Amino acid sequence: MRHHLLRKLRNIIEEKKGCGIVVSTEASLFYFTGFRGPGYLVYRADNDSFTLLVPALEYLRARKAIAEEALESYVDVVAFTPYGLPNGLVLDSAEFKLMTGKASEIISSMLPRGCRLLLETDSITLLKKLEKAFAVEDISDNIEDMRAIKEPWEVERIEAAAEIAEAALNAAISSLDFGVSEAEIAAIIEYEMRRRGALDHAFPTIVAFGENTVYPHAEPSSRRILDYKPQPVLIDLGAVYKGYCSDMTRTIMEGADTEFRAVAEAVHEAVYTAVDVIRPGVTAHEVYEAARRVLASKGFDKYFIHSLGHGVGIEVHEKPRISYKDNTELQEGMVITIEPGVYIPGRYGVRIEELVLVTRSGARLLTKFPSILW
Ligand SMILES: [Mn+2]
Repeated sequence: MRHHLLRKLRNIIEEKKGCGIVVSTEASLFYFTGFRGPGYLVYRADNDSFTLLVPALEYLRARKAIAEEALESYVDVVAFTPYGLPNGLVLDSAEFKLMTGKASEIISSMLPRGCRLLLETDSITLLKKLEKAFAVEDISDNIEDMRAIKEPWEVERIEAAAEIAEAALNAAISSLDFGVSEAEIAAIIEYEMRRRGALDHAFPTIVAFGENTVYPHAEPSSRRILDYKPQPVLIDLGAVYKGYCSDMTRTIMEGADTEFRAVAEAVHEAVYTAVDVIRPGVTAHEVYEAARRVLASKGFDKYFIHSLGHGVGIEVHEKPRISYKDNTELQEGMVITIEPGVYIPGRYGVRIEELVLVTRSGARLLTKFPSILW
């Protein structure tokens, strides 16, 4: 499943003429190896080999992940410790390879000094250290671009994560009784997601009642109680399933008045107008513009204060950005959110967020939950 991703990674070296590659963000490490945790994937061009360098305490878990992905013949797992360990520790078998030193020192010892090293990292410390030993070139963009186009098995995991989140949302909506707090609803969602096989939430669940809905990233409070109806309830949730995230938002208002309906229906129309525009070759800006135009026609665009969406995968925010003036062309296999929102200060906010797969001829919704809940 993943060995051809490793091959693609190795191909970057032919393009850029480097002596080695280091991948160090947890998300990309997981992408290439299936191991979720801290470590460094090191490719050496001289002997065409991959080494997964992990802290000693992660060694067995990393070995297990590599075995589960059937990558043993492609990736050698090596443990390291920066501070030394007593002799005679039993970790596994005779195969246990322990290196002592900081990761940057070990990496430096694996590759010829001064050569061109292709690096993916979010650590300035690692970058600075490696720059002392190598001519470093940042390949974060190349890897982000690779990750933006999902393989079918990645889409399946995202879709499964979305299904789990939807089941949790269903439970949350049935619990919207008088006296319940925002925090309790968030807790129900996170409990239900884990109970259904999610490893975690993709981000802290947002539950906002009433006026709290005007904050796009409202924090659920145990003191904000559902004490009257009708009032809007905004829920933004995502699950992580087998390492992949989902992301969706619904705004609910039982017994909504006509004013709220006008706002909610504009947001609803904006979402699906944008989804209809999606197909390979269309730019992120054009999709953004389609949603904005709908809101503008009703006078609500001045309350649409964020971008329209983002890529979703191993991380909940990935490439591409679906924003104003972004000329990224959508490609088949991208998974993105479409999430216009209208936030009227002092009143309330409405956001609807769908998760969408860009297909060869258009778009397929990965979220299935009803979107009209007022
Ligand atoms: Mn989102």
